[in-house]
Amino acid sequence: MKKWWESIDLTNYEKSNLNKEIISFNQQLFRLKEKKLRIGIYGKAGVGKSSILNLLLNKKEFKIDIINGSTKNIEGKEWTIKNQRLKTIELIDSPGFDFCDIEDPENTFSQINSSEIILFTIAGDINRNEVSQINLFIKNGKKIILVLNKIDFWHEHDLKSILKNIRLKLPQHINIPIILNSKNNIKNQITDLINSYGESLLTLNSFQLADKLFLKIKKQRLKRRQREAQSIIGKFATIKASGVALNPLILLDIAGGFAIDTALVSELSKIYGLNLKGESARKIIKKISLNNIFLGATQVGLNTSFNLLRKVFLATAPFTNGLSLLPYGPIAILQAVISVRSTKIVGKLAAREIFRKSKGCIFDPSYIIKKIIVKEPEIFDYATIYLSNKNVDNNFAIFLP
Ligand SMILES: Nc1nc2c(ncn2[C@@H]2O[C@H](COP(=O)(O)OP(=O)(O)OP(=O)(O)O)[C@@H](O)[C@H]2O)c(=O)[nH]1
Ligand SMILES: [Mg+2]
Repeated sequence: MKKWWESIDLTNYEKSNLNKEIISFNQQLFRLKEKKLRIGIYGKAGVGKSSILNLLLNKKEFKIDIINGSTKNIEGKEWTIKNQRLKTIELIDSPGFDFCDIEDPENTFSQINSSEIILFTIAGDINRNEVSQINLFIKNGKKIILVLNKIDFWHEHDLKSILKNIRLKLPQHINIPIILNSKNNIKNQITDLINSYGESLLTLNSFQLADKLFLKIKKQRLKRRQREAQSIIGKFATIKASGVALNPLILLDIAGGFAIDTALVSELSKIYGLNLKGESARKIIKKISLNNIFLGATQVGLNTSFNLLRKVFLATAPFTNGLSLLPYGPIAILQAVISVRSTKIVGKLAAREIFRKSKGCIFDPSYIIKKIIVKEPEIFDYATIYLSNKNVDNNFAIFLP
C-alpha cells in the first residue's frame, strides 16, 4: 500500500488541497504498519458509551455522569487483550451526537468514521436520528455493531419486543449484529471478533480509506482534465471550421479531416497521461466511427464527407425549390457548423475512449477490497455495500468533456 501511495505522485496543488485527508491517510498507513486497530463508540448523549468502554477496559478510565454531556471531546485509551495478532487496540470515546454543545461535530464524526469497528450504542428503541446516523455509516462502508445498553430497565418480554422493533427499523440489506450489554457479553463478543478478524478488519478499512482518498484525487484530476480537454476540442473545432468556411471550394478532403481528428486525439491523450500518437490515435478514431455507426452517418461521418455533402446539395439544388435558392455562402457556414459539431463529438467520444484506456494504468484499491470480502462474505458484507454504493455514485462520465 505504501508503494501504491507513493506511486500516485501528487501535485503541489493536490497536496495543499487535500491536506487534511492526506494527513489522516498517512496516520492510517502508520497504524496498519503498527497493527493498531481502533474501535470507536458513537450514539446519543447519555446512552452509556463511556460506561461501556470502561467495562471493556475493566477500569474507570473514561468519565461518566448521570448528566448528559460528560464526554465533551473525542478521547482514546489503549485496551490490551490477550491472544491477538494486533499490537494495540485503541478505544475511542465520543460525545453524544445529539448533544447540544459538541465542540467539533465534524471531527467527531470523521474520527469515528475512520475507525475499524463502530460500536453504535443505543439505550432502547431507536429514533429517526439514530437510524439516519446508522445509515450514514453503512453508506460509508463501515463495520458497525449495535450495542443495546441499559437493558436492566426492562423485563425480558419487553426487551424482546424492543429488539424486534429495532430490527424492523434497521436497513434490511445488511446484517448488523446487536449485542446486549449483559454480564461479560460485550467483552466476549468483541474479543472474539478481534481475535478472528481484527487483522482483516484493519487491512480492509485501510484499503477502503485508500480507495476513498484515491477517488477524491481521481475526481479532482478528471475535473481539471475536463477543462483542459474542452479547451483543446474547442481549438481544434475552430481550426477545422475556419478552414472550411474560408476555403469552401478546397474543402477538407477525407485525409485532411482525418489528420486533424488524429491530432486532436493525440492532444487529448496527453491530457489523460497516455500520449497516443499516429497509428494508436488513428485506431481510436476508427473505433469511434465503428462503435457509433448511427451517429456516424450524421455526425462523425460528416466530418470526412464535406465533399459528398456539397455534391448532394448542389446536385439536388435544381430539384428542390428551397435548396436551389441557397447561395454558396450559407453552405460554407453550414459546413463550418457541421464541422464544429462533428469535431466536438469526435473529441468527446475520443476522451471517453482514452479515459477507458487510461484507467488501467494505476492500481485500484477496490481490487484488494474485493479479494478480502471473498474470504468471509458474511463478516465483510458492509464492504460489499461500500463497493456497490461506489459504483452507483461514481459516474465518471460526468467529468468527461
Ligand atoms: N441503569 C443503567 N445505567 C447505566 C447503564 N450504563 C450506563 N448507565 C448510566 O447512565 C449514565 C450515563 O452514562 P455515560 O457512560 O456517561 O453515558 P455516555 O453515553 O458516555 O454519555 P455522554 O458522554 O454524556 O454522551 C451514567 O449515570 C451511567 O451510570 C446501564 O447499563 N444501566
Ligand atoms: Mg461519555
